[in-house]
Amino acid sequence: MNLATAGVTTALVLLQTGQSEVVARIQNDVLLSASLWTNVALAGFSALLFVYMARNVETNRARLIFGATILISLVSLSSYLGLVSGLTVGLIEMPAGHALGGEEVLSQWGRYLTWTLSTPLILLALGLLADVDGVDLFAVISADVAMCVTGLAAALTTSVYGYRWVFYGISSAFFIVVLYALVVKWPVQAEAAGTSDIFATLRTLTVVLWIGYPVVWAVGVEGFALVDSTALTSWGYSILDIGAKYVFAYLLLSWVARNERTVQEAAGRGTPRAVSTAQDPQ
Ligand code: RET
Repeated sequence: MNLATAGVTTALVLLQTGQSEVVARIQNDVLLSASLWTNVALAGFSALLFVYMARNVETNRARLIFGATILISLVSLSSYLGLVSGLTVGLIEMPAGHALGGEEVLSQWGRYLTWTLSTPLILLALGLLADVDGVDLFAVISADVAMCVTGLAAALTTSVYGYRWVFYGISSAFFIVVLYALVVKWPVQAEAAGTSDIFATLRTLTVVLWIGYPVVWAVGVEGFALVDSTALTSWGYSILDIGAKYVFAYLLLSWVARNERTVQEAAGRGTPRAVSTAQDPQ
């Protein structure tokens, strides 16, 4: 057996052993399992509900928003199945300097990975609602993906404690770009698109809940471990997920289903070019 084959074999063995061990840990912790299974159930239920709500939706833009939003629930379902099955969970040894330094902590790294898919879908739905132009949407979604990937790096860094916070800082910088778009730029476009009321509601919900994620990270087992329970940290994310995904999606889709015409007519009205034309006195 050459060195490479030996390496791969070792990695696979570790992966397999790791999976059964973490699954046992999750199953033995009722509070932790409940934080995951609750979301499996809600993600599945919401996906079915949203498909049902989509039955009479006919216009293209409304259908696009429905499609993107239904995918949020489906991504969430896969994400939580990845966590309960142990596929995207692992034990990591915290570096010296961390409150739990030297201890093995259960990392739910799959969360960060699947946020790279779910959060762009949330932003896509909001961007379509506000009729944001493609370039802007691309820039904000790129910053959002970068936020999730560097968040994953923060969670998985075990070499030097300080590096975890370096990645946390970089991730937060990308997050500020997303917040800036949601709070400052997109509302103007939503106004022009005639969707400002629902946009304002969803934006407030999104901004408040999304800020909760870095707070949970900082306070929970991955950060300062002020709350040094994996189950409570997991509940923190799970509760935020319920609001940021299913409640958000329900509010958005019930509005879109009732206001298909406004959504369709909004197309092209929210872009800066169209705004300036609309303001042209001629
Ligand atoms: C991390 C830690 C590093 C700093 C920042 C974070 C922000 C995470 C956010 C996550 C939002 C997730 C959602 C998921 C829905 O499926 C990665 C926690 C800024 C904002 C809405």
